[in-house]
Amino acid sequence: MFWNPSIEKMPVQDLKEMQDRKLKALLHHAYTNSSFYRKRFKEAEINPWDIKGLEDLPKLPFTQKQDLRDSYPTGMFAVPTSQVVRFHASSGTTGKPTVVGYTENDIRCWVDSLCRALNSCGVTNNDIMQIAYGYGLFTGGLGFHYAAEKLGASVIPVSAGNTQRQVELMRDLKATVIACTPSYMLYIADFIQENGYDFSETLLRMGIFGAEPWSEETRKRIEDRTGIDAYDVYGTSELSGPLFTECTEKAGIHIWGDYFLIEIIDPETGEQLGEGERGELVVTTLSKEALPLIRWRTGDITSFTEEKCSCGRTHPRISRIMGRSDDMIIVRGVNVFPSQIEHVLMQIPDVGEHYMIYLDREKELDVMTIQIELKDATIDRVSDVLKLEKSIAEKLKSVLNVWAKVELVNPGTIQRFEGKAKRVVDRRKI
Ligand code: DLL
Repeated sequence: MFWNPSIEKMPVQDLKEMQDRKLKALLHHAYTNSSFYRKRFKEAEINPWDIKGLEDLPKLPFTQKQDLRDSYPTGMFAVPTSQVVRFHASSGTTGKPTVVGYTENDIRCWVDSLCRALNSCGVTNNDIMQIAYGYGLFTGGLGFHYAAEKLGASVIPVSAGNTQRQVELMRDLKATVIACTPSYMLYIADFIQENGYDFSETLLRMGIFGAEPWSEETRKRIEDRTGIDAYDVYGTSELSGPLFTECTEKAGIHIWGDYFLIEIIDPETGEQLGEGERGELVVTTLSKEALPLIRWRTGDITSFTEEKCSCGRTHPRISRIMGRSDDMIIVRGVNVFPSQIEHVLMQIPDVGEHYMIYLDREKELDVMTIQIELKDATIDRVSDVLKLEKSIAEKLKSVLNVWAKVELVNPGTIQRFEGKAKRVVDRRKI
């Protein structure tokens, strides 16, 4: 099924010509309207008018999350706030979130991308779609919401959490499609099993899972346990939100080349890599007005192919995300940087310098445990330790937006590192 067949199946040569044209327009827009880009280009001694087309892309400097943080909240924007119709945000490194903004046209392009994607994996206007991604500042809920409505599907905007209600709504409103994180789907499956419900009481036929790393094995487990067809959805808040999915061939994630220009680079050297080579995904946005991104380093490791898909779509595809090039971890769908945790801990006088972050899956849900050494062993009353653990957990929650179990331990008990400290131990099987 195609949402916009003439675009989705356009000849590769035409697509490249379109990208070429849109790239030049983007550079002019960014240079003229964003003080951030003007400064960046001047520093790199690049005149956007000298960029002749796609072949000159490697001459342009990269942008990355740090740039968004440094220009918090809207310093990278290329339109006045009066043209911004919506903001979203995701976690930053030290408390301040990274803020993204959209013009009316940006929202239209985002919705269009996701409509194409949803249609490509078989969602139609006859579907009833339960959206169990979080609504609010996170892009998952509202992103899916607008696209599903545009597609003509019936939306159940339940947001994440409250599993009992999810299951009852799914059954009573006869949801056919669910959109949530893969770990939450597994949690729902456990809940159904443990509480005497049965998937056969529902009409659920497919799920669209992403926002966190998962694997082919997890896809198989979800499909086996629930009897539904599971699809991968990728996107980031900076690029807009959820944007790209697999089609029914399940042979990679289709990127919409008329909206986004992709490269894969070696994360160490910044050199462009070829088809099939594994590296960091870099994206240049070809239509975004409010927050145009030029050679944006996503931090996500994948590979790409330009081979036409057997579904007939000609746009490039990327493989399942294989990891991160930085230390970002995703806990219950929330992006967490270890530096955020350190920032909170080091402001607490009773806390020492050493801590460890353990990640586990308990009943299919992520659990983050932070073991922290006390500065000295002067706190020995159990009630005082418990009080301090509770207050640290609350401080962390307010910054990270996700709960962590805090365990205070005696000075000298946490492992010391001679080289680079490896404070994150990820024991989750994804
Ligand atoms: O997670 C947008 C989204 C919402 C995607 C709903 C899919 C579904 P952020 O919060 O900015 O945006 O986090 C983006 O999440 O750089 C990846 O590291 C990770 N991620 C997103 N989708 C996948 C996926 C949303 N399918 C970051 N597989 C990205 C692996 C994913 N990682």
